[in-house]
Amino acid sequence: MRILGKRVSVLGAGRSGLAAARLLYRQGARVLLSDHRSIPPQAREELEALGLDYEEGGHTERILDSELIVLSPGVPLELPILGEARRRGIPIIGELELAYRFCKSRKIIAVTGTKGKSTTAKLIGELLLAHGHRAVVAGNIGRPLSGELARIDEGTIVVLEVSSFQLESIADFHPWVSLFLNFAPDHLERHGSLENCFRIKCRIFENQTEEDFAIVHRSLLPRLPRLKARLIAFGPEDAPKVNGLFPHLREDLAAALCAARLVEPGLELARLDLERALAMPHRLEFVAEIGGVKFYDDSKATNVLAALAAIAAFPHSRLTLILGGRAKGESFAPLAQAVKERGIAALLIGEAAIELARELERLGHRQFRFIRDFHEAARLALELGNEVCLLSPACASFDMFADYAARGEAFQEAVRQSRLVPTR
Ligand code: UMA
Repeated sequence: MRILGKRVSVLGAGRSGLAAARLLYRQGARVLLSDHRSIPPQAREELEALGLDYEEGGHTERILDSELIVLSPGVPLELPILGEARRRGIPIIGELELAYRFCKSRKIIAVTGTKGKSTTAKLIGELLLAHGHRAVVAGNIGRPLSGELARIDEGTIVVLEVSSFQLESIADFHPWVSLFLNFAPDHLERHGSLENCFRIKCRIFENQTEEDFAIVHRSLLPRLPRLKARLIAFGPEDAPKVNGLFPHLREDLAAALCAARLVEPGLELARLDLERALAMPHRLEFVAEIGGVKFYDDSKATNVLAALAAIAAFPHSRLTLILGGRAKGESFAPLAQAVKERGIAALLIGEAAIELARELERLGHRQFRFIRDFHEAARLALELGNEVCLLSPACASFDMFADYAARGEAFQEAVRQSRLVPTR
């Protein structure tokens, strides 16, 4: 891609936008970074030091004075100013597409789905590293590809976690191996309908050819469009027997092995320190045991499917479950059903608390309380005395926190502080 001297507007000054701006700067583009909120002082200082132009507090007409617009994943494609850009014929791509165009390796393994994307991408990366391959894991996992390009050469295997937000704005993005792990309602606030969400996720296959591979969960096969790539179906029955593995991780492991064995057919799971490879911050992360209650932080569970998997991970324990945050348009009915069936004490927080309470009441389940913050949650969990207290909120965090990681940190801190408060 020739970008030298071109005017490029980047929308969103979060991790993706900043990484894209740095990449464009290195390639000699004239960058305008635009954010609809204020840009954090540290980022502003960096932009000023690099001599990059920026605007904050809104996307103005200035972004139209460009030959390319690059979007952060969180920026919706329907913004009116982007409509005007399209009318003027300015190409619009996402940060992933931009990074792809500058990526030296075409050995790309891309993972999408509703749940387990990060775990599976990390597992693939760890499996490859354990067998002596050069691998870089990036994408929605928290490291934009634009920021990792310096670590990637022709021989590097690039493992990407790819979200529907990112797939929405691809053009040429072409993985050698695509994985579609599972599908359930999520991000309907952005994608409108389930059908649209599924269609966007299927864009992961869009540019694949007969030379490529598509690894797809068996349950999704009937809905899949015609693929050019060679299809490999997987399911829980393909998972190797591993003692003590949470049930929802079996499928992730099956998919990861499938992908890694396309790189090296004989590759063995035994080489991997599985516990370490599966450990992810804010993903069923053990926080502490206090007064006989084990606290787990699963803040990354931002949809119903993920929260259901977390509940299923503790089949024999009495549970206190913290739910709520910003709803994403999906029905809470299956979650309420599981909460009722398991007799779970629910602590409800954030914007979605009322909606969750209504679902529970509809089923006649009255074991729920509204909470204001995680300090109250920890205190109540200790009072209730159930063996496990799980934050697996089934909602986005943006009503109260910057992101799921900040929510998880706040929870962990509240749990640690509750140690200091004498329990009744
Ligand atoms: N912004 C605008 N205009 C808008 C909307 C947002 O200027 O119309 C600005 C915000 O003010 C903010 C910035 O854009 O300053 C944030 O951009 P972003 O939301 O794209 O966030 P990033 O920090 O770039 O993080 C993104 C992903 N976030 C989203 O998709 C919402 C991160 O995934 C990802 O880890 C990161 O890129 C690196 O690739 C998070 C996520 O929640 C974890 N992903 C969703 C999910 O997993 O379900 C898709």
